[in-house]
Amino acid sequence: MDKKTWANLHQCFRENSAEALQQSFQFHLRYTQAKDEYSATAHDLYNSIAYAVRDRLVDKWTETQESYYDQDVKRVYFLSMEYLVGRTLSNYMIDLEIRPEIKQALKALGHELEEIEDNDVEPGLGNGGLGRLATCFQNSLATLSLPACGYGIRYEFGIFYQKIRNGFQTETSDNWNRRGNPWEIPRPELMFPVKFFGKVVESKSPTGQPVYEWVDARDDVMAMAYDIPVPGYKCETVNTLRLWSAKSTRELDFEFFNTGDYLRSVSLKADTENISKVLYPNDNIDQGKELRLKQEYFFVSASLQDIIRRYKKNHPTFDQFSEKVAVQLNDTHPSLAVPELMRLLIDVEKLSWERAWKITVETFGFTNHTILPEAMEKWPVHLMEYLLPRHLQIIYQINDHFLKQIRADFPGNDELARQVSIVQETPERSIRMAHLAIVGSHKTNGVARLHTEILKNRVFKPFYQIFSDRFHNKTNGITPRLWLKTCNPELAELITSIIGDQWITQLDELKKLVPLADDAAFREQWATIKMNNKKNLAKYIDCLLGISVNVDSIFDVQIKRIHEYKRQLLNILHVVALYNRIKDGKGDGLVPRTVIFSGKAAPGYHQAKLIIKLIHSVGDKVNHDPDVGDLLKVVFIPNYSVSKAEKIIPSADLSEQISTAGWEASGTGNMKLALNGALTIGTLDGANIEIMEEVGKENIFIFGLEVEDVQKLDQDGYQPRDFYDKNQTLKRALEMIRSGHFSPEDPALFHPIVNALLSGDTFKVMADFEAYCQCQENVAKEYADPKLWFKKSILNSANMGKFSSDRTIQEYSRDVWNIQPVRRS
Ligand code: F68
Repeated sequence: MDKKTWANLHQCFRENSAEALQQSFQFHLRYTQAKDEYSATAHDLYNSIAYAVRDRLVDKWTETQESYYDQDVKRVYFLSMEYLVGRTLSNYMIDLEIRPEIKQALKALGHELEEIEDNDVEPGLGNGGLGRLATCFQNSLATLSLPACGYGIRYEFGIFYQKIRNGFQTETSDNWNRRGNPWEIPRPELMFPVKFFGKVVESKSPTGQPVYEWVDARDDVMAMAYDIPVPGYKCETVNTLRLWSAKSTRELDFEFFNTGDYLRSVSLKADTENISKVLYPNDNIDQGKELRLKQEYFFVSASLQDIIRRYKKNHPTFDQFSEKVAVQLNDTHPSLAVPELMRLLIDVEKLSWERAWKITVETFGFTNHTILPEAMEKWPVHLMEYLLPRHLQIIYQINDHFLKQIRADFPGNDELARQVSIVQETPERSIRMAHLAIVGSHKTNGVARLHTEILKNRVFKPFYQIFSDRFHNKTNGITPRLWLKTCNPELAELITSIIGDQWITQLDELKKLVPLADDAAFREQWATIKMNNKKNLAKYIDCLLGISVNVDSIFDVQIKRIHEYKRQLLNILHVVALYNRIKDGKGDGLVPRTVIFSGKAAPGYHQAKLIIKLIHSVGDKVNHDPDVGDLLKVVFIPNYSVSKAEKIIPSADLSEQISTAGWEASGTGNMKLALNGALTIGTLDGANIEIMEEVGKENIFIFGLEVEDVQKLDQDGYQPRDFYDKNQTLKRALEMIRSGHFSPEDPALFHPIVNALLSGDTFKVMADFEAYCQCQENVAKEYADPKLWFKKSILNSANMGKFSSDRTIQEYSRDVWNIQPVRRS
């Protein structure tokens, strides 16, 4: 290629000027989309700009991967069943810092960037916090120039789309990819076979050692890679998110095709491809379905084959494996990686058991995200035996070695051996995946300090006794690039205008705002931006739901999955109490509130779905009652997602983090809201505790039972009725719900909720109600004093430095993965 042609190409694909971006856009509209300006649809425009942005990543991406290879660096592989990446175009424009140029380029052609951006589809390849954390981590890894690769599943259908009909959640499918996805590169050359079923046969090696072979496996499926670039913010690094899609090994099954059974021949192909069809929509519930186990093995097997293939490119033996490879298990979902790596090293690479085990333990790290008993993965032995017989055998062997060691180290302590066994005997023989993950990893961590303490002292106590040096804490974090710079541009600009833009990669810099909390002019600017954001959200709510909200009211926000332990019920009971106060004519002096909810319930979780209906029913009554007017509104924003979070968070005044103490492992929404200047009302749970330490006790509203109180109530025989009898406000609210005041068309509709609260109340809603209402009074009082409120709001943002995912990733890199940033040679 001559110099001039190359220079032209270079400009078109690499330069970031408005002119070059415009050329690139026009090139893709014509030659990729095959459209002209007359025939181009909104989607063509979106794709053309997406390709123009993607072009700017390609060289950096290639060079990053080359530098990892050339420098033979240790890499971390992040194995996660879920990623919630959010809207892609806006993120990439921020990372590459080309938003203004693109806006200008499009404007010159008569297009508005914001309109084109509305075509961005959000791949919802996750349920909630765990999936979003995985994505924040990818962003931090790239921004810190750390050699990393994420592995996951390219679900054809992500998390369901939530529609609200008559106040009830209904689910429709999310075919996010139906119009193609310009951000992913299919890699048909990268396919790995994954097999299931069959049996194990034993033979002897020439030296007389037993050798096992997994034979007659069928249902072979191919895992095909799709790569998504993961750029770091303002840097040269572009890492990879590699998602696997299931492809049939054969186009059609000719055995059936040739006998004329065409339908059967295609349906067998479809069956195998079902593996990556749909994301299981449960968070914190283990459903134990065969297809789920197949998904877990499918992505683990493909990822490990890929990791070993890459390692072998420049390493003739496995001696250096754990010096070059770290693998992080994002919860137990990928923990079949432990027996799978053992199988690959022993059966395929012919290493001895001892060598393979040493490598395996040195390679893996394991993160636990929950202590909910119903979320603890257990797979029935019979299912594992039928689907993955060789893995079951390896798991048994791991367990035998482990228990032998325990019996040697703790002689006579049979109880300990029973407690830590990977195999559970009753009520059904099953494999405890968390035990497998702990035994097979050199490090196990919780996601906030309290959560880690609970793991050490309660949930995994016997393991902590055995492996005290394996347990450690890594408090979660969030990426400030998305959760401040992108989602709240006005506030981000104000901050930058005062303290410079270092905070974007060094969030501790926000501390420089602390003195400004006492500066009236700055508080004024801060308050104006909050008001602008509230007006925007109010407009959106009005358009979407026809509810007009008072922008001077407290925007009181609870956005997260709907779950009994997160206690949306406590919030809605407080709403009913406020409503009654207004109806009693005692609303004078009440500080107006808009209580905003958003979140999905797992489709099979009936109680959570009923909570959604209750929120709507209370909302209907309150929002249409002329006595209430502007004093109180209840809003439920449907189909919560990353982009909905980006819309809601900048406008929040109050962040509801009210889980029963001990149950929320960390929470990350709490960090996002506080970073955007919301004050938290919360229990001493998860990361709330650390948020309190950072912002100071006087700048957060803490209420309710602490972990020890909850435990004590349980030990002493908790009686929720005692609280009901003692508190008239609570009694009246519950009675209204029970009697059908909010559901006259079906008066008994909410009985399951009332019954759960009065008999059992696992999550101590009744016990915490009074303290919660009292605390909300304080919130209202302080909100009524703008000088005080905005001072606290500024101090919240200013003290969020600790909760950058950059800090979290640096800790993992140092304590678990032992990886270093890569500088280009
Ligand atoms: C998804 C599937 C299954 C089978 C179990 C759990 C989940 C899931 O989504 N869990 C989840 O999101 N957990 C949350 O992880 C966050 C990140 O660590 C924490 O901040 C939350 O406290 C925790 O609930």
